Amino acid sequence: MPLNDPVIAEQTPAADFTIAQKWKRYTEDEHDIWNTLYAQQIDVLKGRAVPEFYDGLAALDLNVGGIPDLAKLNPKLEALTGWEVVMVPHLVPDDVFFDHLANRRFPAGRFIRGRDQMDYLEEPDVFHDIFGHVPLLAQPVFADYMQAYGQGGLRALRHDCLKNLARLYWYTVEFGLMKTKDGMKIYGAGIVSSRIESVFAVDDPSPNRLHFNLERVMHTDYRIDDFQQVYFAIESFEELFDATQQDFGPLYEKMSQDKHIHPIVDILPSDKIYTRGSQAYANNGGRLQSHKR
Ligand code: HBI
Ligand code: FE
Repeated sequence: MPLNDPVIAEQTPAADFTIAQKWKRYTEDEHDIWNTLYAQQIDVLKGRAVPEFYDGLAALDLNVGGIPDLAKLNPKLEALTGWEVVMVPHLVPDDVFFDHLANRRFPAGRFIRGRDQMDYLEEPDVFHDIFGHVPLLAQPVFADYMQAYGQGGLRALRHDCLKNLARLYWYTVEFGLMKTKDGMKIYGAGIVSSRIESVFAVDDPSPNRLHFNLERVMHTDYRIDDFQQVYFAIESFEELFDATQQDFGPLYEKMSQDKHIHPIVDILPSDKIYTRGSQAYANNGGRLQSHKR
């Protein structure tokens, strides 16, 4: 829980964990951190993100400067896809998170990272959540996918299969790539909001880049503390939405019997390969170890 945000500390969250944004209470310094991160990401992404991402930034006026005011952002987002952004104090329990998504509400952290955490932080802040996630919520097919994910999440909790569904979220919403006619592009929020991973994910020879497959993804482990060793690429948001329009019940049945998890770096005979990675980055110890040196 970010203790340095007094506007969070003074509030008692509602039953659904939401709090008021109190936009006027953001300091000049906090807006300045947003602007620094924003300018940096626009520069580093330079055509590396899917066109829908840039369309969303423009349609929602996220480019006007400063931490967005939900009172201004939400009417625009609601008019486009019926989604709304709500503020939460920190990570919320899985069932609460899924219930928000199932009702087309995206929970975003209110706080913004400090200048000492510009490149890495453990909990999602307002920059990751709004810059990273919200532009694509203006895209109708992706917006429907996120709602379906929330509905599926509530069902997965009942089947005790949350781990499998969390992998789907990880490899699509957070770290998804799209193979377009102009090459490999980023749509995952975890990449789009990260200065170094936005280059690594599309340009580095280390990671595997494989075509997205629902069951494959739900059987593949992931790492939360360093760059991904495998990315999965879709060819369109329609492909992603259609793949998840089936009843996951039988899949969960199968998975509860078959506990086999693919090691992150394996390439299977059934995989469609875009890039066979060298894994040089991971084999050299990755970011965390090199930091310790
Ligand atoms: N809470 N605020 C917040 N943001 C998230 O991304 C989030 C969460 N709670 C649970 C959760 N994510 C996970 O269940 C999903 O990543 C699957
Ligand atoms: Fe996220």
